[in-house]
Amino acid sequence: MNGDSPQRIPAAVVTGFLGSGKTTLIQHWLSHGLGEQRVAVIVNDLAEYNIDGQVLKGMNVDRLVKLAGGCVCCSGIYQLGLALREISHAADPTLILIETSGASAPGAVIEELTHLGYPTDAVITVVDAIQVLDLAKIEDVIQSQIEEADFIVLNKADLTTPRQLRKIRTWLNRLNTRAEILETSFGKVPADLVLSTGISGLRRSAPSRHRHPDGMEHFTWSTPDLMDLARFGQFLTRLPKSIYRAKGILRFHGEPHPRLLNYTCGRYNLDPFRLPPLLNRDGRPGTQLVFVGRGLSVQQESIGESLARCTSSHVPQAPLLARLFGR
Ligand SMILES: Nc1nc2c(ncn2[C@@H]2O[C@H](COP(=O)(O)OP(=O)(O)O)[C@@H](O)[C@H]2O)c(=O)[nH]1
Ligand SMILES: [Mg+2]
Repeated sequence: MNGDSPQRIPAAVVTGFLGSGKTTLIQHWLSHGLGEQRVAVIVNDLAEYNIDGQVLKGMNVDRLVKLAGGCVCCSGIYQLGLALREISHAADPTLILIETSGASAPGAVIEELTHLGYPTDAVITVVDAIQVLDLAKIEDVIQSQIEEADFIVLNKADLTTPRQLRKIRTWLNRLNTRAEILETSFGKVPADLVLSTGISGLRRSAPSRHRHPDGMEHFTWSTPDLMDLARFGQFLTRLPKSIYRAKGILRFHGEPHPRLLNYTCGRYNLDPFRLPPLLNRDGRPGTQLVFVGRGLSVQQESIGESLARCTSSHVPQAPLLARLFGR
């Protein structure tokens, strides 16, 4: 690479609301190969702990840059420019994948890419088939994400019915007449269907509106202590609906490996996580969690207290023991 010119490296933007399946889609592409492409990935996360960056780190990526602690379409737009420049110089990729935070409107990202001389390869919007119709009534950013799409990945088809999928398709077609809709589960969309297709040539010159949601908040919680799996499972089932997303890497009492938490609107997985865990400030592996949703500033304290009760060093009081063990 010479100077600051990006030599027109195409960048594909993977957008979609919190928990819709963006990282899962990118994981699918990375693990099923992107041909001869040298791929760099930029992952944006609202919170300071970039869990997605951790998840993708072990995969076949030439360069991975994590943009943590802000939304890429607002405070993070300057960092995006720096990341693109760093990647272009250090890895000389042939394709850059950008996973925006779930609260981002992609318009500002597309504008910035154009401004910096990176052609937008495609905007791929991932839609959660079980949540999207309900969430779109309260979260305007979902509409922006759909309107900007060149391709819509209608994900989580396994969790819903053909009738519901038809209903969502009709709604999607109304918002975006041009994007192809690809129905799938676990992001199993072949990369060559959506990447390097030349579709960006059909895009309008200016992206439409930029609607970043006001009032979306996040907080992080960590502990060097081991967690108790049963208590933590109960904690998750009691999270308020206004928490859309939680993720993190946890260490549980009696388990040799950490687990990866993925919580989206009441559903969760706690899968074993084989990569080395994140280190806490004291340099020891521990548990680090991120919560994203609305009204979190008022709930943060009580959630923190509930989490503290999930550490294995916490001695449950008699009523809790009775609830947990039915005594
Ligand atoms: N049942 C089901 N779960 C999915 C599907 N796609 C993703 N998930 C799960 O949804 C959660 C959020 O996925 P992730 O890719 O991290 O979402 P992101 O926040 O958009 O990056 C994870 O627990 C995934 O395993 C799917 O098609 N079906
Ligand atoms: Mg993600």
